Parts: sequence; structure tokens; C-alpha cells
Amino acid sequence: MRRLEETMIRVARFVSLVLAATMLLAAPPGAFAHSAAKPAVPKDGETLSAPPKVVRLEFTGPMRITVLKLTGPGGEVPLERTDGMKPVTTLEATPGSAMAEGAYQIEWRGMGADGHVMTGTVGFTIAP
Ligand SMILES: [Cu+2]
Repeated sequence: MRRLEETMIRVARFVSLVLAATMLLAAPPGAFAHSAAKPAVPKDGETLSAPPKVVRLEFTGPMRITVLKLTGPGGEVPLERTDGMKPVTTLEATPGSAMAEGAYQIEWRGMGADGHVMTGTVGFTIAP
């Protein structure tokens, strides 16, 4: 009798493990997908011979960019965005003032479709 109970408990444990594993595997892949940044324009670490007419960020999935900042040797460079704060996979922004030679950094912060907050930086140099 004891033996039978032990066996039944073991079987029950095994069945609940299998159920849990099945539920994990059956979850839609999108539930775990992050919207990651892809190399765009300029690329991180790139040296440009002329100021960029446009800066572009690209993502593997929709990203709502909440912060986008470009700073350089002269301080912050205003950016004119085209995304209207909507989730996008490509974000383009036009620098609103002249950019002297030197080191620049794009900083962004956004929220992916899965609700995760992501941040990134792109550094580039203008060296005519
Ligand atoms: Cu995520």
C-alpha cells in the first residue's frame, strides 16, 4: 500500500513537471522577444568626413523612443524627429544645427513591444 502511494506521488510530480514544461514551450515566441537595436547611421565607432544629414536608429521590433539626445563638443545638438513618438523600427532625426568636427554621442531610451525599457548609445566622430 505504501509503495503504491509513493509511486502515485512520483507519477503526479512527473505529470506536473511535463505540464509546466509544455506551457513554457507553448508560449508564443513574441512573449519573450526583445526589440534590439541594429547598427544604423552612423554606426557606433564610425568616423565621418562630413556631418551627417540624418541620424537613423534601427530596431528588430517596434520601439517607442522616449529619449533621443545628440551631444558633441559644442553641447547638445537639437534633433528633429520623424517618428511622432510612435513605436517604430526605423527612427530618423535631422540635426537642427551645424556640427563641428569632434566626437559625438547619440543616447536613446525606448520601450519595446514587450514593455521592456531599453537604452543605447552610438558614438561617432566627425573628422573632415
Ligand atoms: Cu524585452
